[in-house]
Amino acid sequence: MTLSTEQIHQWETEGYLLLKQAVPLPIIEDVRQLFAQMVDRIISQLRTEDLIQDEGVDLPFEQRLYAVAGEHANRFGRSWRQQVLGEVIYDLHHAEPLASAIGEITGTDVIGHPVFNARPKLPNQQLTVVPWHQDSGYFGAESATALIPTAWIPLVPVDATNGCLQLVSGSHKMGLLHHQTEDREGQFLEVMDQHIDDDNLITCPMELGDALLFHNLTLHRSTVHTTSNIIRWAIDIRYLRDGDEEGSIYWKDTDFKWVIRSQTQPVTPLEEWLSKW
Ligand SMILES: O=C(O)CCC(=O)C(=O)O
Repeated sequence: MTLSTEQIHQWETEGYLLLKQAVPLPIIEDVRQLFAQMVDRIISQLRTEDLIQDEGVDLPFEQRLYAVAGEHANRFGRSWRQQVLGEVIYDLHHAEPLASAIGEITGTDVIGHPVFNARPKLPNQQLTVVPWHQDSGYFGAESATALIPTAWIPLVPVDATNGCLQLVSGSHKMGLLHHQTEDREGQFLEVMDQHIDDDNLITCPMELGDALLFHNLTLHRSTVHTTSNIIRWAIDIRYLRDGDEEGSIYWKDTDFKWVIRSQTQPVTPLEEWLSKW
């Protein structure tokens, strides 16, 4: 048993759970290195195009993309998936005690969901300000009765000033709300403010190794990063209650099930998982 009775109760009544030290720090470090390789590629590209001169090779991972690419970073996107796909991401989904906690929440074998995002949030960058939404707003109505827990994992310490997550406690009981495309730069889906109950608004500062779990119907957002020259790096990954609908974002092979932890089904090997993208 990884979770206490109180934690299970909180998940059920509030639709979120902050798990302290859910992902071992060596795995967090592997993810940081993986993203640093993507930053390397971006900076090489900008250098080749003569848009920058100094590649900032000695700068730490937390600062380099912002300090070197600056305004050019936007064209490389606000959430990366294919760019970082590989063994490190597979291993992160298997990390303990995170995976065990997911099994306790879903009450089934641990099954992976195809949607994950690597998210650099640069200081004062509008592109990465994510408005209020439920993840099922993206996955479609068929996912509204499914359980698709997200684990949001920061790669630097986060707080209210550098774009940590906020969520609305208990909002997973509101059903799927109407989402529309925002007209700000990020063009994210958003739920209008009238649905947000300020009395239940939770701001979630986190440390390295922590994971914030939330339900696919829990309203959440990330605000603008207003302090420091440290990039708010994070990754969000998802799981699925065995047998539930993934929603409208499927594997290429729609019959594929990504088994992460099971006593009765074969666990999907890395090579098979990679072949499904
Ligand atoms: O990382 C962020 O800024 C937003 C994350 C988010 O909205 C999500 O994981 O669904």
